[in-house]
Amino acid sequence: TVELDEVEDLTYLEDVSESSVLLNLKKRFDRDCIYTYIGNILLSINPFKSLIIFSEEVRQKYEGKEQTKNPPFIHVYAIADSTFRLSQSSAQDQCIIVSGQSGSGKTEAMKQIVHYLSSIYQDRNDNLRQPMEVFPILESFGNAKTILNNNSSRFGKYLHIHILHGVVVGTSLSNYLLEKSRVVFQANKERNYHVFYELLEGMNDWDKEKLYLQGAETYYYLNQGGACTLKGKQEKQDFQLLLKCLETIGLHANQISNIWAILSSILHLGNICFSSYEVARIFSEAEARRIGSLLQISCETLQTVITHKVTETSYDRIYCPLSVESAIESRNAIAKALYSVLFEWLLEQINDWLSPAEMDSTVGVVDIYGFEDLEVNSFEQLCINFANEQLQNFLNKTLLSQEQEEYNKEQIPWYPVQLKNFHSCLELISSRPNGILRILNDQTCVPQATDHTFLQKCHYHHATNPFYIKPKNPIPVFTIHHYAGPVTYQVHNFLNKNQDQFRTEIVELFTRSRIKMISELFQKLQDRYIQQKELSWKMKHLRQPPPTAASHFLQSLTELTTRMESLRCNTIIIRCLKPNFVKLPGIFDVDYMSLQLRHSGVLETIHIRKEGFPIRIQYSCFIERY
Ligand code: AOV
Ligand code: MG
Repeated sequence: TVELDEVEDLTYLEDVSESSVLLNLKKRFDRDCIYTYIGNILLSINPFKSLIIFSEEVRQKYEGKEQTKNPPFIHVYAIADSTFRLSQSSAQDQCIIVSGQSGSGKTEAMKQIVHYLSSIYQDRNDNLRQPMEVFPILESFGNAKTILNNNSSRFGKYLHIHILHGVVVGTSLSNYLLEKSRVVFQANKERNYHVFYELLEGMNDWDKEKLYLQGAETYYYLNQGGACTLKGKQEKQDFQLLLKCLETIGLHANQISNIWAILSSILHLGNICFSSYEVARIFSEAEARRIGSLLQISCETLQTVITHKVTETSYDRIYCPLSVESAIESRNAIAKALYSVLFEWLLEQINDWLSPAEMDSTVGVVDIYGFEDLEVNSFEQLCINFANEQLQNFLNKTLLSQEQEEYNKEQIPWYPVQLKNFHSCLELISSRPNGILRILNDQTCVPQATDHTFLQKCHYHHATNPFYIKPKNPIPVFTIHHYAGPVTYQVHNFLNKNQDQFRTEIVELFTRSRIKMISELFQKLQDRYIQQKELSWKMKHLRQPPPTAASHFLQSLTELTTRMESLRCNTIIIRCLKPNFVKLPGIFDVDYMSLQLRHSGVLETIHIRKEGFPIRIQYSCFIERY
């Protein structure tokens, strides 16, 4: 039901102002109506509580319904349904993009869409491999508590729902840049990936003993944020669910044990400490021995690799002892390598299980990490926020071009509203040769470069850029004016984090593991390196730099954008909003909401839709109705 002075579609508002929009949204939110339209864009406000509007019964009601018919059409299910039908009627792939800041409900919306489509449009005689079954795996391994969201996605994903003859036959998944640093470091009140805590709480004592495991607070990689427990999270149940899902996707018992062995080894690695002599020496051998036995690798070589840098000459290997600081880096690098290799492997397994052989159309759903401004922002936040900047830019362009196309089609003259220009901020970050990430890449390849020289170069090239702020005092930070506000980045460790190559001796150590799965994982990595090396050798005269985290990220973002661009006119937008900062139900923080409206350009969007003809009805519907 709609109250008299309230609209379900903001383009129907008589007077469009920030306050009228906010008031309208608030009234609806207070009645648990979390969805509102702007034309065909869906706004969704995170309720922070379970609503009865997500059930099998409700789902059935939306199947194949036209926009103008009952039930109340306004729901993420309605969007999912109309997108699905569009993919069938137009015979073109469609893409739903979910945007919004961290904790605004993007991932939940994506799950509802996938759940809806795979349960409504499945072939009931067939055993569809339900994509819902893989979400617990993705969340255990790819989500963590941050200060902005207790279940924050730390990787981006583009999920494709495959359709054959009007029936959902499977799914596939592309992923973007997992936040690796979280494995070894968490800021205050944040946690490592959920899976570690689930394992420690959910596994029985007998199995835990075999992995030499103890409570979460005893591990350096888990206790740094001082928040080992997460209120309301049922670790034991989540562990059982994870276990079930790993079995569902067809993993064997020994593969699952290997996963636990890798995770336990990461925890033991974190507890390796060093005595502070001039050069690093491992304090106690206990941890290294455990890792050696869990991963079936040589404990001595492991210790050497952690505390030494190996330089290869044409006939010999030279071992240089590392300082304590460098040894810690090297220990952390091994932990990150193990986790990211495991994560990639899991995604492969998931895709193998989910992907069908044949399809004739797809509906894609893009759910990346939301914009974030944390207490300490680093390389990861820069990448995350850059991705959001790019997405926002894409959405604006899409909106205008969709509108334009509509008017061209009907031969109606139209004068577009000017939208905020994102180009300059994107350029500041990624343009060649002096965008911040480009400078970072160059510096990562220069042996003498440091975080400091990187920062100096950024200041040098951008100090006068209006989107860039050089700090007043000589502190190691820079600030960028993003579309969603200014964010200050600490440059500490930028170069290190950008270095994406695992050291050869680390990779080699694990390829010699007597556990086949582990040696194969690293063998693959080694093969990839050799290929890259050959390629860059061939291209030497082009001075091809080695791949870095930023170059991978930029490349995968370009792929994502190209893919989205190709579907521009078949893009459906969902904008998620977070009603308050404290993650609680029932609070509509007007100031916080108005900032988000401003940043995401919601008001302009309403204007664009209103400028023209806000109501579009299919001819057939129109004739039937009038
Ligand atoms: P995000 O994906 O946008 O953040 P989530 O989808 O993880 O945000 O939502 C955050 C939390 O809000 C969830 O864990 C739920 O507790 C709650 N929530 C969101 N949507 C709903 C809903 N429709 N009904 C009930 N509760 C909801 V991030 O991944 O951090 O950008 O990187
Ligand atoms: Mg998310």
